[in-house]
Amino acid sequence: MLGNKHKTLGEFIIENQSSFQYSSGELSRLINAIRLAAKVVNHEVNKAGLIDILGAAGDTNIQGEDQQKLDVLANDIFIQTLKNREIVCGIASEEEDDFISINSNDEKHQNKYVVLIDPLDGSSNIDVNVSVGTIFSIYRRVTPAGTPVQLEDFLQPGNKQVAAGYIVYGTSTMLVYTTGDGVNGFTLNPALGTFYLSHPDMRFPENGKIYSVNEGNYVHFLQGVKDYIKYCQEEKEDRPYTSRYIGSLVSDFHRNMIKGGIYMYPKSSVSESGKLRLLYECNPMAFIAEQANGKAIGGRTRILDIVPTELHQRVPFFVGSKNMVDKLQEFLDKYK
Ligand code: AHM
Ligand code: MG
Repeated sequence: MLGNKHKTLGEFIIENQSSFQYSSGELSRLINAIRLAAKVVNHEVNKAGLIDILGAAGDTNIQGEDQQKLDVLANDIFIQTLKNREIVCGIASEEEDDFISINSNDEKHQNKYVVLIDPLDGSSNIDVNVSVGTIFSIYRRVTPAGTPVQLEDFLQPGNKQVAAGYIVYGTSTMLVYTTGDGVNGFTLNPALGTFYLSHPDMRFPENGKIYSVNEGNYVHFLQGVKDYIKYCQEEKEDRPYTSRYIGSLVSDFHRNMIKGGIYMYPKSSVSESGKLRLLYECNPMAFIAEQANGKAIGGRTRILDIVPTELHQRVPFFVGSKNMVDKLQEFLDKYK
């Protein structure tokens, strides 16, 4: 069992604080707040199976409070935790139409970070007891501290991220994050409520043998993607590869990072930009991937170089082991 011989996330954050550029402890406090919110959300996710007993969304629970859907609840937990601690000047969430400003028009509040978050990704998996996740991304604001946050503070390309991470609520709960100096994974010991460093310096193997894509959409994919899928299935050299698709980006990504693989959500003839959101899903995962020796593209472009134009923008997304992404790129390039 993960216990006291392992480093805790709290210890790790303190030890690494001095390595951040412009370190003032603000980013450490922010990651600490996310750690706390993650534990609360984990508790809620774990009891999701009891919903019939505890009451479904729309019902009133024993305390007379209205039950919320889990993705709405996760959203509230993260936003409240960050608001209460007054450590960010703004939050944008996949669950909210617009960004939220936090006391940013008060010059006493000199907080410089904004957080973008997908509070509960893959939430359709909740009903069937399959892993879901939280994805977060942190930027330094570009407008002056002490003035109201603006849309431009959120619409920054992914290469400006200061930190990014995810929490996977799986067979065990893990928090994985980067501050631009490699990727580290922490596993929650639920008995103690403590995250321990279980996966130091995580790295995608350069080659992989797993491809993850919703093949039900095959007929709608562009020819380059179809050809690559056929390549994965061909009986040659180390192929055919294995197909694994959970339908929870965080879980599919997490498995591929550990075992070697590629995750794809391409655009198709029915959804011109694919499905995934650049700011809440693709950028943070791309930052983690690159920090872990992997690669992330949105077709011909590096994900992290895309300049966002709107908060809820969608982009095609391909991420994983470097050589697999490069191979896919070759197929895409044939149909330029
Ligand atoms: P969500 O933000 O509505 O949960 O959608 C994102 C999820 C990803 O986690 C997952 O990889 C993908 O949608 C699955 O989509 P599909 O069911 O179209 O394959
Ligand atoms: Mg999502």
